[in-house]
Amino acid sequence: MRKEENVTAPWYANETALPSSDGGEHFQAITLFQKFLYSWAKGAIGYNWYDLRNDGYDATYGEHNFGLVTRDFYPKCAYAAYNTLASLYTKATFLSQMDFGADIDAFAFRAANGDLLIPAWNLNRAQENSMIILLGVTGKASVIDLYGNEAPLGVENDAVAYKIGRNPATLRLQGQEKLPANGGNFFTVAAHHPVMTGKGNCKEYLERQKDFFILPGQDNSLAFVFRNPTAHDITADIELAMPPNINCQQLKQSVVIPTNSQKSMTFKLTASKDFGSSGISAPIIANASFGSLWKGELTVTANPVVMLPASGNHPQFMLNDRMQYVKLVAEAPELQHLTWSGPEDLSANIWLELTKDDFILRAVVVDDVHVQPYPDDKLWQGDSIQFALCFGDTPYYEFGLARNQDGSANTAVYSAPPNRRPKLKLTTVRDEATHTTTYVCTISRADLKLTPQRAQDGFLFNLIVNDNDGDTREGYLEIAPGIGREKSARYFQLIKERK
Ligand SMILES: [Ca+2]
Ligand SMILES: [Ca+2]
Repeated sequence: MRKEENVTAPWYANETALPSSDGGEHFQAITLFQKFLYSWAKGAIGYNWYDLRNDGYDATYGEHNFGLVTRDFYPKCAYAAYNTLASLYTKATFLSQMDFGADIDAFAFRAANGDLLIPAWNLNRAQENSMIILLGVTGKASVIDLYGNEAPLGVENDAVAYKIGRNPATLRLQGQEKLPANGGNFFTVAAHHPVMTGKGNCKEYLERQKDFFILPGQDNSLAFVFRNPTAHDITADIELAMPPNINCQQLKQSVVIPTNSQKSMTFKLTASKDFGSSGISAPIIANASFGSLWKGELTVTANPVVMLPASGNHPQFMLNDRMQYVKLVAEAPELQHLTWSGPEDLSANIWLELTKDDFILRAVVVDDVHVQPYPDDKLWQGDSIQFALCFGDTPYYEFGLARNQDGSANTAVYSAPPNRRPKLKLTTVRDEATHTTTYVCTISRADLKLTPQRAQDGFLFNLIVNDNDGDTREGYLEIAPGIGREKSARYFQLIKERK
């Protein structure tokens, strides 16, 4: 950005932080560690954290929670992270950025005492951990977590195996002159048999096909790959820990991986009919070891497939959790009343139905104050629903649904594949006694070009519910990212029609 704009003035990140009311103390500590080292590595001349001490005692009020210590001077998690930064990195020298993959930030620093420090973290929500092997390690290795706890790492035949996760940590190499070489990922999830099979020109739709999906009531398989870039044979083991509603006959496997080669292990999984009936994904944990170099776990997200017609009356998606909420107003004292206060402020249940001729969406939204004075293309600024359907085309469909102040219905088509303009039939009901707004939207399958084949191959769906209680669009609840901020079908939910 500086290059593009021809900015030569030095960069000083001088009031930046996150309150612990926004995601908790641990998340605040992660943010401090990441922002500080990232700014340093990217050339900032200074970095100020706002602020040292909490301004008050209200745990839900952002302005009271920016401190490294509480109002009464107790250390918060971020204070421990600050101590880790100060102990390890004071008077260190930045050496270079390291490349461990697209979603990983990793940097090399030379500490004041001569140790080589490699802080790293993974930013990819879909791939929780990356297992990296470093070659040419001549020194003593250890890993230091966010809070300064140090654990030794085994060095064998000049190699170190190391997990880079969502929690940042520092790899410390003592007595290491040269930067070690990156031996790549040694333990990954293998490409899956596709559950979603349609062709298309939408990149994210095609990428989504590579994710791991579980078909309810059917056999599924999950495979892992071990790569051994070292000069010696290595024995690898896996034992799976399964979430409820998924079974695996053989939980344990073991394999010998010869030098400079790779081997895979495949597990057969059976999912119950109820798996994913509410669109919620579940973690499968692979407890694994890679010779004596590494022992740890890899989490694989089992993405549900929403099968239609549904077997019961349960909603396909439920929006009622803080984790699903995206806040749009800044953290400032005068805007505190615009923070989501719970399901009575905003929540929703969503049902989907495919008939022979129509796609039908029914949403029952609980919202304390209904506000919708906006015209067609701006209806997203008031209480409204935005939802997207991707059948593999670019651009995919995005629609808006609203109930106006006078009770009439309003719809918008924000995007659609070329030469398509489907008609939306919308009915709405507002019940002021229960603060409930019901939307029923019907679109003809012929209009959408949703053929039986495409519905059986699988298509992608996502939805957000916007909230405006009188002042502004405060925020929204989302099923998955990709509508409210950046537009992307990458994490939309998979829907399939039964044959
Ligand atoms: Ca509300
Ligand atoms: Ca509202």
